[in-house]
Amino acid sequence: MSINFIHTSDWHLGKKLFKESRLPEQEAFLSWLLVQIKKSNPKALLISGDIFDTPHPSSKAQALYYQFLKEAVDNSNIEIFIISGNHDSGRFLEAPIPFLKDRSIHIIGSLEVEKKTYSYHREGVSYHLFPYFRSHELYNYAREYFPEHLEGLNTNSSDTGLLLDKLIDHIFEIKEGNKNVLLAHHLFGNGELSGSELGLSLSGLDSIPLSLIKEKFDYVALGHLHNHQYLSKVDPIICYSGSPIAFRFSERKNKKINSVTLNSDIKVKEIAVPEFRKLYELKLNERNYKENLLELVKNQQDSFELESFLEVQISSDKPLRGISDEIRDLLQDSPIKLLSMQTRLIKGNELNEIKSRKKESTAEELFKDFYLQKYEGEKSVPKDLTGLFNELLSEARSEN
Ligand SMILES: [Mn+2]
Repeated sequence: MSINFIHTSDWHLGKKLFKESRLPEQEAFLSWLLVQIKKSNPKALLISGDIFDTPHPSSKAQALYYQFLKEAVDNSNIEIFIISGNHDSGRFLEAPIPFLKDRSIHIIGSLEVEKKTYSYHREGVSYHLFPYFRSHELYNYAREYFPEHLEGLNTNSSDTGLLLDKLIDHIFEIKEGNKNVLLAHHLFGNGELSGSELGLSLSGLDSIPLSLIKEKFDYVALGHLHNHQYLSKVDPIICYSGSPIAFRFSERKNKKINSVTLNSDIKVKEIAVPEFRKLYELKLNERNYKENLLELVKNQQDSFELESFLEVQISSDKPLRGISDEIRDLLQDSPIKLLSMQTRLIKGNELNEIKSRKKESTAEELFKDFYLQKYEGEKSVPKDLTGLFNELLSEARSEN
C-alpha cells in the first residue's frame, strides 16, 4: 500500500518585509498548495512550525490560515498535522482544537506536563508531533516524569541531550512495522541558515544531535531553517522543507515543498513553489546605478501579478544626497517598488557601514557587533556571555 503526504513549514503568515505586507504572496502560496493537494490527493499535510510570524498574529493572517484549513479538509480526505515553531504561541495554536480535531486537523503546540497524545497511528504510518519548546519546559517535564535524570545535572550539552533522549522515548510511541514520521522545529545537526530565522538554542545545546532521532524514524519533517535542505538523504531522510517564500532579499528564491511517498521504501518528490513576487537585490556604485536600474525596468516581466520589491545598495566614496528620490523617479512608472536603499561609504567610518548594512540583522548579530565595537581588539564574544545573552533573549521572547 502506498501512502503519500506533503511536508511544508515556516509560512510565517503576517510577516512583513520592511513595512510591506507579504500576505498577498502567502495567500497565493496557499491557493497554489490547495491545487497541489487536489492534484496528488495526499493522505496528510504536515506543517512543521512557524505557521504565524508572531505569537498573536493579525486577524488577516488568522483569517487566511482558517480559510486554508477549511478549504483543504472540505475538498479532500486529507488529515492535517501541525506543530508550533519558535515564532508561534503554542497555546494560541492549540486553542481551536475542540473545533479542529473533528475535522481531521491535529495540533501540538506545546510540551505540557498534562498527558496528551503526541503520536498518531494510521495504517502503515505513524506521525509523531514534537512541538517547539524551550529549556525550562523541558526541565519542567523532566521534573514530573523522570526526575531521577535531573539529579546533579549541569545545563551542559551532554546532559540536555540525555533529557531530550528521555523525552523522545517518553512522549512518542514508535510503532514497529509502521513507517515512523517525525515533525519537529528545533535545530538539528548542522543546517545552513538563510538569515531570516530567529536564533534558538536549548540551554547548553546549540542543536540536537541527529543520533537522538536516527534509529527511531524513517522520515523527519523539519521546520525552522528557511532554505530547503537535507541533513540526511537515507535512513532516515531528514529534511528542512524551508519557507515557501523568500523573506529577505538575500535569501535563496528556489522554494519547495516535499511530496513524500511511502512504500516499502520512501520517495521524495520536490515540488517547486512558484515565485509570486520578484525580489531584486542590487549592489551598485555611483557610476553604474542609473544604467542598471533602467535595464531592470526595461526587462521587468509583466507576468507577475504582484509588484516587485527592490533593495539597492550603492557604494560611493562620498556621501550621496537625494539619491533615493532619484531612484524612485527612475522607477516611477514601473511595477517595481523600492523598499530599501543603502549607501555604503567605501572609505567612510566603519560604524556607519555597519549601521546601514545591519538593518535586518538578528538580535544575536547586533549583540556581536555591539560587543566588538565596545571592546576594541576582541575578535569574538566570549562563549559564556553569548550563552547568557541567548538565555535572556529566549526568556524575553517566550513572554510574548
Ligand atoms: Mn521560521
